[in-house]
Amino acid sequence: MEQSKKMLELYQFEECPYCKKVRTALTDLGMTYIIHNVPRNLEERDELEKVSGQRYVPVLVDPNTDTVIADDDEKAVEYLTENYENENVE
Ligand SMILES: N[C@@H](CCC(=O)N[C@@H](CS)C(=O)NCC(=O)O)C(=O)O
Repeated sequence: MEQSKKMLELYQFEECPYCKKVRTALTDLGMTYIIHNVPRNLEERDELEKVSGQRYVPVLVDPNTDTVIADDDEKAVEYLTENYENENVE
């Protein structure tokens, strides 16, 4: 199946273990995606607040379905598996 037109976006920082789980799922699914590295200081995460209504990461955004999954790695991985598992099989 053809991959969706718009890339998914992940708000994260590198050392965050919950973010790593979502990155791993995206990689395992062979997806190309956009990373937004959030500031390490919670008070500086204004863009994240605008996008998701809160300041914790990971936040996964799927512009194809207007989905925003905030601060829940398990839900994000589940969403990816359910919606993109067979998308990138050649
Ligand atoms: N329950 C969340 C936990 C997310 C979480 O605790 N994120 C941490 C980073 S690992 C965070 O954003 N903490 C605020 C901060 O950066 O100080 C999940 O399942 O993804």
